[in-house]
Amino acid sequence: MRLSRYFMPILKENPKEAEIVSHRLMLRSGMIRQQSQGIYSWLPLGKRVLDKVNNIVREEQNRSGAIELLMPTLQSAELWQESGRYEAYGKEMLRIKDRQDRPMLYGPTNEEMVTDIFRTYVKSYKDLPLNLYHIQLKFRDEIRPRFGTMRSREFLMKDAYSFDLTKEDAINSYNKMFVAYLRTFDRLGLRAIPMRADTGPIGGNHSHEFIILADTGESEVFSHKDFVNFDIPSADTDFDDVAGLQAIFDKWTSVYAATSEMHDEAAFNAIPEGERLSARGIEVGHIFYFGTKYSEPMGAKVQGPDGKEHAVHMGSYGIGPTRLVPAIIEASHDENGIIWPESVAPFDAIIINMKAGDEACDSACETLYAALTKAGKDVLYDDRDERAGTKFATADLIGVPKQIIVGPRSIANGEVEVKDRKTGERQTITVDAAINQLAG
Ligand code: 5CA
Repeated sequence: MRLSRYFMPILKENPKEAEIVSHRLMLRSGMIRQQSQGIYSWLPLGKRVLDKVNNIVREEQNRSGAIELLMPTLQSAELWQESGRYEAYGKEMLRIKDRQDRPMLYGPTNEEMVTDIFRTYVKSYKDLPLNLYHIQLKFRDEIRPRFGTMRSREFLMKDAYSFDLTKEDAINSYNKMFVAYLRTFDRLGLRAIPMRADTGPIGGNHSHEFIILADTGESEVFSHKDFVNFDIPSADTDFDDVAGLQAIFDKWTSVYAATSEMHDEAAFNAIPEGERLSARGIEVGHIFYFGTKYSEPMGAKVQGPDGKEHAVHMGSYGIGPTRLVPAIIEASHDENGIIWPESVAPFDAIIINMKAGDEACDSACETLYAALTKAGKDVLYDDRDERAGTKFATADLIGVPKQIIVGPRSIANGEVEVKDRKTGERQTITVDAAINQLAG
Protein backbone atom coordinates (compact mmCIF):
# COMPACT_ATOMS: atom_id res chain seq x y z
CA MET A 1 0.00 0.00 0.00
CA ARG A 2 1.35 3.40 -1.00
CA LEU A 3 0.59 5.88 1.76
CA SER A 4 0.02 8.68 -0.79
CA ARG A 5 -2.97 6.68 -2.10
CA TYR A 6 -4.17 5.26 1.22
CA PHE A 7 -6.78 6.65 3.57
CA MET A 8 -5.20 7.11 6.98
CA PRO A 9 -6.37 10.37 8.53
CA ILE A 10 -3.71 11.02 11.19
CA LEU A 11 -4.62 13.65 13.80
CA LYS A 12 -1.86 16.04 14.87
CA GLU A 13 -3.53 17.13 18.09
CA ASN A 14 -4.42 14.94 21.02
CA PRO A 15 -8.20 14.48 20.93
CA LYS A 16 -9.71 16.02 24.06
CA GLU A 17 -12.45 13.43 24.51
CA ALA A 18 -10.02 10.53 24.93
CA GLU A 19 -9.38 9.66 28.57
CA ILE A 20 -7.21 6.57 28.10
CA VAL A 21 -4.17 5.94 25.97
CA SER A 22 -5.71 3.34 23.64
CA HIS A 23 -8.62 5.62 22.77
CA ARG A 24 -6.22 8.51 22.15
CA LEU A 25 -3.95 6.45 19.93
CA MET A 26 -6.80 4.88 17.95
CA LEU A 27 -8.19 8.33 17.17
CA ARG A 28 -4.78 9.86 16.43
CA SER A 29 -3.74 7.09 14.09
CA GLY A 30 -7.01 7.28 12.18
CA MET A 31 -8.23 3.78 13.14
CA ILE A 32 -11.75 4.70 14.23
CA ARG A 33 -14.26 7.52 14.06
CA GLN A 34 -17.18 8.02 16.42
CA GLN A 35 -20.42 8.36 14.45
CA SER A 36 -22.71 8.89 17.40
CA GLN A 37 -22.36 8.14 21.09
CA GLY A 38 -20.75 4.70 21.47
CA ILE A 39 -21.06 3.89 17.75
CA TYR A 40 -17.93 3.75 15.61
CA SER A 41 -16.73 3.40 12.05
CA TRP A 42 -13.58 1.34 11.63
CA LEU A 43 -11.36 3.25 9.21
CA PRO A 44 -8.99 1.28 6.94
CA LEU A 45 -6.05 1.02 9.38
CA GLY A 46 -8.33 -0.06 12.22
CA LYS A 47 -10.18 -2.48 9.96
CA ARG A 48 -6.93 -4.24 9.11
CA VAL A 49 -6.16 -4.85 12.79
CA LEU A 50 -9.73 -5.90 13.54
CA ASP A 51 -9.64 -8.42 10.67
CA LYS A 52 -6.40 -9.92 12.00
CA VAL A 53 -7.88 -10.23 15.49
CA ASN A 54 -11.03 -11.84 14.08
CA ASN A 55 -9.00 -14.32 12.08
CA ILE A 56 -7.04 -15.50 15.11
CA VAL A 57 -10.28 -15.81 17.08
CA ARG A 58 -11.80 -17.76 14.18
CA GLU A 59 -8.81 -20.11 13.75
CA GLU A 60 -8.85 -21.05 17.42
CA GLN A 61 -12.63 -21.55 17.48
CA ASN A 62 -12.34 -23.83 14.43
CA ARG A 63 -9.41 -25.72 15.95
CA SER A 64 -11.53 -26.53 19.01
CA GLY A 65 -14.31 -27.94 16.79
CA ALA A 66 -16.74 -25.00 16.86
CA ILE A 67 -18.55 -24.28 13.57
CA GLU A 68 -19.08 -20.80 12.12
CA LEU A 69 -22.41 -19.44 10.88
CA LEU A 70 -23.85 -15.93 10.68
CA MET A 71 -27.00 -14.82 12.43
CA PRO A 72 -28.62 -11.42 11.86
CA THR A 73 -28.33 -8.36 14.09
CA LEU A 74 -32.09 -7.72 14.11
CA GLN A 75 -34.21 -10.22 15.95
CA SER A 76 -37.91 -10.75 16.48
CA ALA A 77 -39.17 -9.95 19.98
CA GLU A 78 -41.22 -13.18 19.91
CA LEU A 79 -38.16 -15.35 20.48
CA TRP A 80 -37.24 -13.34 23.55
CA GLN A 81 -40.77 -13.58 24.87
CA GLU A 82 -40.40 -17.36 24.72
CA SER A 83 -37.33 -17.35 26.94
CA GLY A 84 -38.77 -14.70 29.24
CA ARG A 85 -35.89 -12.29 28.64
CA TYR A 86 -37.79 -9.71 26.57
CA GLU A 87 -39.08 -7.90 29.65
CA ALA A 88 -36.18 -8.86 31.90
CA TYR A 89 -33.42 -7.38 29.74
CA GLY A 90 -34.45 -3.79 30.47
CA LYS A 91 -33.21 -0.58 28.91
CA GLU A 92 -29.96 -1.98 27.57
CA MET A 93 -31.94 -3.58 24.78
CA LEU A 94 -32.68 -1.42 21.77
CA ARG A 95 -36.29 -2.10 20.81
CA ILE A 96 -37.56 -1.26 17.33
CA LYS A 97 -40.81 -1.64 15.41
CA ASP A 98 -40.97 -2.55 11.73
CA ARG A 99 -43.53 -1.10 9.26
CA GLN A 100 -46.07 -3.78 10.20
CA ASP A 101 -45.71 -2.62 13.78
CA ARG A 102 -44.03 -5.87 14.77
CA PRO A 103 -41.69 -5.57 17.75
CA MET A 104 -38.05 -6.22 16.85
CA LEU A 105 -34.78 -5.69 18.67
CA TYR A 106 -31.11 -5.20 17.85
CA GLY A 107 -29.54 -8.31 19.39
CA PRO A 108 -27.46 -7.77 22.53
CA THR A 109 -26.61 -11.53 22.44
CA ASN A 110 -27.96 -14.60 20.61
CA GLU A 111 -28.92 -17.40 23.01
CA GLU A 112 -32.57 -17.38 21.89
CA MET A 113 -31.87 -17.26 18.15
CA VAL A 114 -29.31 -20.04 18.17
CA THR A 115 -31.61 -22.16 20.36
CA ASP A 116 -34.31 -21.66 17.74
CA ILE A 117 -31.96 -22.82 14.97
CA PHE A 118 -30.96 -25.83 17.05
CA ARG A 119 -34.52 -26.93 17.88
CA THR A 120 -35.51 -26.70 14.21
CA TYR A 121 -32.89 -29.14 12.96
CA VAL A 122 -31.39 -31.26 15.72
CA LYS A 123 -33.49 -34.06 17.13
CA SER A 124 -31.08 -36.77 18.26
CA TYR A 125 -28.26 -37.03 20.77
CA LYS A 126 -26.26 -38.62 17.93
CA ASP A 127 -25.79 -35.14 16.43
CA LEU A 128 -24.16 -33.87 19.63
CA PRO A 129 -21.93 -32.27 20.74
CA LEU A 130 -22.52 -29.19 18.65
CA ASN A 131 -20.95 -25.74 19.03
CA LEU A 132 -22.08 -22.96 16.70
CA TYR A 133 -20.49 -19.51 16.66
CA HIS A 134 -20.56 -16.27 14.73
CA ILE A 135 -18.72 -12.97 14.71
CA GLN A 136 -21.40 -10.33 14.51
CA LEU A 137 -22.30 -6.84 15.72
CA LYS A 138 -24.27 -6.49 18.92
CA PHE A 139 -26.00 -3.51 20.46
CA ARG A 140 -26.30 -2.72 24.16
CA ASP A 141 -27.56 0.68 25.16
CA GLU A 142 -24.93 1.03 27.90
CA ILE A 143 -25.51 3.86 30.39
CA ARG A 144 -21.85 4.86 30.19
CA PRO A 145 -20.29 4.00 26.86
CA ARG A 146 -16.68 5.17 27.17
CA PHE A 147 -13.06 4.70 26.26
CA GLY A 148 -13.78 4.42 22.54
CA THR A 149 -14.47 0.88 21.37
CA MET A 150 -13.51 -0.50 24.79
CA ARG A 151 -17.07 -0.01 26.01
CA SER A 152 -19.26 0.98 23.10
CA ARG A 153 -22.96 0.59 22.40
CA GLU A 154 -22.49 -1.16 19.08
CA PHE A 155 -19.63 -3.67 19.24
CA LEU A 156 -18.43 -6.85 17.64
CA MET A 157 -18.71 -10.11 19.52
CA LYS A 158 -17.61 -13.62 18.76
CA ASP A 159 -20.31 -15.63 20.46
CA ALA A 160 -20.33 -19.41 20.50
CA TYR A 161 -23.10 -21.65 21.80
CA SER A 162 -22.65 -25.29 22.80
CA PHE A 163 -25.30 -28.02 22.95
CA ASP A 164 -24.89 -31.32 24.81
CA LEU A 165 -27.04 -34.15 26.12
CA THR A 166 -25.76 -34.08 29.69
CA LYS A 167 -24.18 -31.67 32.13
CA GLU A 168 -21.00 -33.74 32.07
CA ASP A 169 -20.71 -33.39 28.29
CA ALA A 170 -21.50 -29.68 28.55
CA ILE A 171 -18.62 -29.23 30.99
CA ASN A 172 -16.32 -30.85 28.41
CA SER A 173 -17.59 -28.36 25.79
CA TYR A 174 -16.92 -25.58 28.31
CA ASN A 175 -13.36 -26.86 28.80
CA LYS A 176 -12.77 -26.84 25.03
CA MET A 177 -13.68 -23.16 24.89
CA PHE A 178 -11.59 -22.47 27.99
CA VAL A 179 -8.52 -23.92 26.25
CA ALA A 180 -9.34 -22.19 22.94
CA TYR A 181 -9.51 -18.87 24.83
CA LEU A 182 -6.12 -19.36 26.49
CA ARG A 183 -4.62 -19.97 23.05
CA THR A 184 -6.47 -17.08 21.40
CA PHE A 185 -5.35 -14.42 23.87
CA ASP A 186 -1.79 -15.73 23.85
CA ARG A 187 -1.65 -15.44 20.04
CA LEU A 188 -2.88 -11.86 20.37
CA GLY A 189 0.14 -11.12 22.56
CA LEU A 190 -1.92 -10.96 25.77
CA ARG A 191 -1.72 -12.78 29.07
CA ALA A 192 -5.34 -13.29 30.08
CA ILE A 193 -6.24 -14.66 33.49
CA PRO A 194 -9.44 -16.72 33.81
CA MET A 195 -11.41 -15.65 36.87
CA ARG A 196 -14.54 -16.97 38.52
CA ALA A 197 -17.28 -14.60 37.50
CA ASP A 198 -20.81 -13.42 38.04
CA THR A 199 -23.27 -14.40 35.28
CA GLY A 200 -25.61 -11.37 35.09
CA PRO A 201 -28.41 -11.47 32.51
CA ILE A 202 -26.96 -14.50 30.66
CA GLY A 203 -27.54 -16.75 33.69
CA GLY A 204 -26.09 -20.02 35.00
CA ASN A 205 -23.69 -20.79 37.81
CA HIS A 206 -20.43 -21.86 36.19
CA SER A 207 -18.68 -18.96 34.56
CA HIS A 208 -15.24 -17.45 33.97
CA GLU A 209 -14.18 -14.05 32.76
CA PHE A 210 -10.86 -13.72 30.96
CA ILE A 211 -9.14 -10.61 32.23
CA ILE A 212 -6.01 -8.87 31.09
CA LEU A 213 -4.27 -6.66 33.59
CA ALA A 214 -4.22 -2.93 32.81
CA ASP A 215 -4.35 0.11 35.07
CA THR A 216 -7.18 1.57 33.03
CA GLY A 217 -9.30 -1.59 33.31
CA GLU A 218 -12.85 -1.27 34.58
CA SER A 219 -12.78 -4.45 36.69
CA GLU A 220 -11.09 -4.83 40.04
CA VAL A 221 -9.34 -8.18 40.20
CA PHE A 222 -7.67 -10.31 42.86
CA SER A 223 -5.42 -13.24 42.06
CA HIS A 224 -2.34 -15.28 42.71
CA LYS A 225 0.81 -14.14 40.88
CA ASP A 226 1.49 -17.68 39.61
CA PHE A 227 -0.64 -17.14 36.49
CA VAL A 228 2.17 -15.32 34.81
CA ASN A 229 4.19 -18.58 34.68
CA PHE A 230 1.52 -21.04 33.53
CA ASP A 231 2.10 -22.74 30.16
CA ILE A 232 -0.30 -22.00 27.32
CA PRO A 233 -1.78 -25.20 25.77
CA SER A 234 0.01 -25.97 22.50
CA ALA A 235 -1.41 -25.89 18.97
CA ASP A 236 -1.54 -29.68 18.89
CA THR A 237 -3.73 -29.94 21.99
CA ASP A 238 -6.11 -32.88 21.46
CA PHE A 239 -9.62 -31.45 21.76
CA ASP A 240 -11.05 -34.99 21.87
CA ASP A 241 -9.09 -35.82 25.02
CA VAL A 242 -11.70 -35.22 27.72
CA ALA A 243 -9.36 -35.89 30.66
CA GLY A 244 -6.57 -33.84 29.10
CA LEU A 245 -8.82 -30.79 28.71
CA GLN A 246 -10.09 -31.19 32.27
CA ALA A 247 -6.48 -31.30 33.50
CA ILE A 248 -5.73 -27.98 31.76
CA PHE A 249 -8.85 -26.42 33.26
CA ASP A 250 -7.97 -27.75 36.72
CA LYS A 251 -4.44 -26.40 36.53
CA TRP A 252 -5.59 -22.93 35.43
CA THR A 253 -8.26 -22.75 38.12
CA SER A 254 -6.12 -24.25 40.89
CA VAL A 255 -4.98 -20.89 42.25
CA TYR A 256 -7.13 -18.03 43.44
CA ALA A 257 -8.49 -15.52 40.92
CA ALA A 258 -11.73 -13.56 41.07
CA THR A 259 -13.27 -10.26 40.08
CA SER A 260 -14.64 -7.97 42.78
CA GLU A 261 -18.21 -9.39 42.40
CA MET A 262 -16.99 -12.87 43.33
CA HIS A 263 -14.13 -11.85 45.61
CA ASP A 264 -13.56 -13.93 48.74
CA GLU A 265 -11.41 -11.87 51.09
CA ALA A 266 -10.52 -14.84 53.32
CA ALA A 267 -9.36 -17.00 50.39
CA PHE A 268 -7.29 -14.11 49.04
CA ASN A 269 -5.71 -13.42 52.42
CA ALA A 270 -4.72 -17.08 52.64
CA ILE A 271 -2.26 -16.46 49.77
CA PRO A 272 1.21 -15.52 51.11
CA GLU A 273 1.48 -11.73 51.00
CA GLY A 274 4.23 -11.46 48.38
CA GLU A 275 2.26 -13.67 45.96
CA ARG A 276 -0.98 -11.69 45.99
CA LEU A 277 -1.98 -9.64 43.01
CA SER A 278 -4.59 -6.94 43.41
CA ALA A 279 -4.99 -4.95 40.25
CA ARG A 280 -7.32 -3.60 37.61
CA GLY A 281 -8.22 -5.52 34.50
CA ILE A 282 -10.10 -5.52 31.21
CA GLU A 283 -12.63 -8.28 30.55
CA VAL A 284 -11.91 -9.54 27.04
CA GLY A 285 -13.87 -12.79 27.17
CA HIS A 286 -16.61 -14.40 29.22
CA ILE A 287 -17.80 -18.00 29.19
CA PHE A 288 -20.94 -19.47 30.76
CA TYR A 289 -22.51 -22.86 31.43
CA PHE A 290 -26.23 -22.40 32.09
CA GLY A 291 -27.72 -25.88 31.65
CA THR A 292 -31.29 -25.88 30.37
CA LYS A 293 -32.14 -22.22 31.05
CA TYR A 294 -33.04 -21.59 27.39
CA SER A 295 -33.58 -25.11 26.04
CA GLU A 296 -36.30 -25.89 28.59
CA PRO A 297 -38.67 -22.94 27.93
CA MET A 298 -37.91 -22.95 24.20
CA GLY A 299 -38.35 -26.71 23.74
CA ALA A 300 -34.86 -27.50 22.45
CA LYS A 301 -34.90 -31.25 23.09
CA VAL A 302 -33.19 -34.28 21.65
CA GLN A 303 -33.95 -37.95 21.89
CA GLY A 304 -31.43 -39.63 24.20
CA PRO A 305 -30.07 -43.21 24.03
CA ASP A 306 -32.91 -44.13 26.44
CA GLY A 307 -35.47 -43.16 23.76
CA LYS A 308 -36.75 -40.25 25.90
CA GLU A 309 -36.67 -36.53 25.12
CA HIS A 310 -34.14 -34.40 27.01
CA ALA A 311 -33.72 -30.63 27.12
CA VAL A 312 -30.13 -29.98 26.01
CA HIS A 313 -27.45 -28.53 28.27
CA MET A 314 -26.04 -25.31 26.90
CA GLY A 315 -23.21 -22.86 27.35
CA SER A 316 -22.29 -19.59 25.69
CA TYR A 317 -18.87 -18.13 25.10
CA GLY A 318 -18.13 -14.51 24.21
CA ILE A 319 -15.05 -12.61 23.06
CA GLY A 320 -15.10 -8.91 22.18
CA PRO A 321 -12.84 -8.20 19.16
CA THR A 322 -13.64 -4.47 19.10
CA ARG A 323 -12.62 -4.35 22.78
CA LEU A 324 -9.54 -6.50 22.20
CA VAL A 325 -8.00 -3.97 19.81
CA PRO A 326 -7.81 -1.19 22.46
CA ALA A 327 -6.91 -3.79 25.10
CA ILE A 328 -3.88 -4.80 23.05
CA ILE A 329 -2.88 -1.13 22.77
CA GLU A 330 -3.25 -0.63 26.53
CA ALA A 331 -0.82 -3.54 26.99
CA SER A 332 1.60 -2.49 24.25
CA HIS A 333 2.51 1.14 23.56
CA ASP A 334 5.08 3.79 24.46
CA GLU A 335 5.16 7.60 24.48
CA ASN A 336 5.47 7.66 20.67
CA GLY A 337 2.54 5.43 19.84
CA ILE A 338 1.30 1.89 19.38
CA ILE A 339 3.58 -1.18 19.37
CA TRP A 340 1.60 -3.91 17.60
CA PRO A 341 2.39 -7.56 18.27
CA GLU A 342 3.32 -9.05 14.87
CA SER A 343 0.23 -11.28 14.83
CA VAL A 344 -2.20 -8.35 14.59
CA ALA A 345 -0.09 -5.55 13.10
CA PRO A 346 -1.91 -3.72 10.26
CA PHE A 347 1.27 -3.99 8.18
CA ASP A 348 4.36 -6.16 8.65
CA ALA A 349 6.73 -3.38 7.60
CA ILE A 350 6.76 0.27 6.61
CA ILE A 351 9.21 1.65 4.07
CA ILE A 352 10.13 5.24 4.87
CA ASN A 353 11.42 7.20 1.90
CA MET A 354 13.31 10.07 3.55
CA LYS A 355 13.65 11.96 0.28
CA ALA A 356 10.79 11.26 -2.09
CA GLY A 357 11.79 12.48 -5.56
CA ASP A 358 15.44 11.51 -5.12
CA GLU A 359 16.18 8.96 -7.83
CA ALA A 360 18.29 6.58 -5.73
CA CYS A 361 15.85 6.67 -2.79
CA ASP A 362 12.79 6.18 -4.99
CA SER A 363 14.34 3.30 -6.85
CA ALA A 364 15.48 1.47 -3.69
CA CYS A 365 12.05 1.94 -2.12
CA GLU A 366 10.35 0.54 -5.23
CA THR A 367 12.68 -2.49 -5.19
CA LEU A 368 11.97 -3.14 -1.52
CA TYR A 369 8.22 -2.60 -1.94
CA ALA A 370 7.97 -4.94 -4.92
CA ALA A 371 10.10 -7.71 -3.37
CA LEU A 372 8.40 -7.72 0.03
CA THR A 373 4.92 -7.53 -1.47
CA LYS A 374 5.80 -10.45 -3.74
CA ALA A 375 6.94 -12.40 -0.68
CA GLY A 376 3.40 -12.03 0.68
CA LYS A 377 4.15 -9.34 3.25
CA ASP A 378 1.77 -6.49 4.04
CA VAL A 379 3.91 -3.46 3.34
CA LEU A 380 3.10 0.21 3.74
CA TYR A 381 5.26 2.49 1.63
CA ASP A 382 5.49 6.07 2.90
CA ASP A 383 6.04 7.77 -0.46
CA ARG A 384 4.49 11.08 0.64
CA ASP A 385 6.16 14.37 0.00
CA GLU A 386 6.66 15.10 3.71
CA ARG A 387 9.57 15.85 6.02
CA ALA A 388 11.48 12.81 7.27
CA GLY A 389 10.58 13.76 10.86
CA THR A 390 6.86 13.62 10.08
CA LYS A 391 7.30 10.21 8.49
CA PHE A 392 9.22 8.83 11.49
CA ALA A 393 6.52 10.12 13.83
CA THR A 394 3.78 8.51 11.71
CA ALA A 395 5.60 5.18 11.61
CA ASP A 396 6.07 5.16 15.39
CA LEU A 397 2.47 6.24 15.99
CA ILE A 398 0.88 3.48 13.90
CA GLY A 399 3.18 0.88 15.46
CA VAL A 400 4.20 -1.23 12.44
CA PRO A 401 6.77 -3.78 13.76
CA LYS A 402 9.59 -3.08 11.26
CA GLN A 403 10.61 0.23 9.72
CA ILE A 404 12.88 0.31 6.67
CA ILE A 405 14.44 3.73 6.44
CA VAL A 406 15.78 4.73 3.04
CA GLY A 407 17.88 7.94 2.99
CA PRO A 408 20.18 9.50 0.37
CA ARG A 409 23.36 9.11 2.41
CA SER A 410 23.13 5.40 3.19
CA ILE A 411 21.62 4.44 -0.14
CA ALA A 412 24.76 5.87 -1.81
CA ASN A 413 26.46 2.80 -0.23
CA GLY A 414 23.56 0.56 -1.22
CA GLU A 415 22.37 0.44 2.39
CA VAL A 416 19.18 1.05 4.35
CA GLU A 417 18.38 1.15 8.04
CA VAL A 418 16.01 -1.39 9.60
CA LYS A 419 14.45 -0.31 12.89
CA ASP A 420 12.54 -2.58 15.23
CA ARG A 421 9.57 -0.63 16.62
CA LYS A 422 9.47 -2.60 19.86
CA THR A 423 13.14 -2.66 20.88
CA GLY A 424 14.24 0.46 19.01
CA GLU A 425 17.19 -1.57 17.71
CA ARG A 426 18.63 -0.32 14.39
CA GLN A 427 20.73 -2.15 11.82
CA THR A 428 22.33 -0.74 8.70
CA ILE A 429 22.28 -3.40 5.99
CA THR A 430 22.16 -3.70 2.20
CA VAL A 431 18.86 -3.57 0.33
CA ASP A 432 19.19 -7.29 -0.48
CA ALA A 433 19.91 -8.19 3.12
CA ALA A 434 16.85 -6.19 4.23
CA ILE A 435 14.70 -8.06 1.71
CA ASN A 436 16.07 -11.43 2.86
CA GLN A 437 15.54 -10.60 6.50
CA LEU A 438 12.03 -9.21 6.19
CA ALA A 439 10.66 -11.53 3.51
CA GLY A 440 11.31 -14.59 5.71
N1 5CA B 1 -23.86 -14.41 25.35
C1 5CA B 1 -22.74 -14.24 26.24
C2 5CA B 1 -21.55 -14.97 25.77
S1 5CA B 1 -21.58 -15.35 24.10
C3 5CA B 1 -22.42 -12.76 26.42
O1 5CA B 1 -23.11 -11.93 25.90
N2 5CA B 1 -21.40 -12.49 27.22
S2 5CA B 1 -20.88 -11.05 27.67
O2 5CA B 1 -21.96 -10.20 27.99
O3 5CA B 1 -19.97 -11.28 28.74
O4 5CA B 1 -20.11 -10.41 26.47
C4 5CA B 1 -19.04 -11.12 25.86
C5 5CA B 1 -17.87 -10.22 25.56
O5 5CA B 1 -18.28 -9.15 24.70
C6 5CA B 1 -17.26 -9.52 26.75
O6 5CA B 1 -16.34 -10.35 27.41
C7 5CA B 1 -16.56 -8.34 26.10
O7 5CA B 1 -15.29 -8.73 25.59
C8 5CA B 1 -17.49 -8.00 24.95
N3 5CA B 1 -18.36 -6.85 25.29
C9 5CA B 1 -19.46 -6.86 26.08
N4 5CA B 1 -19.99 -5.63 26.18
C10 5CA B 1 -19.22 -4.81 25.42
C11 5CA B 1 -19.25 -3.41 25.10
N5 5CA B 1 -20.20 -2.60 25.57
N6 5CA B 1 -18.28 -2.92 24.29
C12 5CA B 1 -17.32 -3.72 23.79
N7 5CA B 1 -17.24 -5.05 24.05
C13 5CA B 1 -18.18 -5.59 24.85
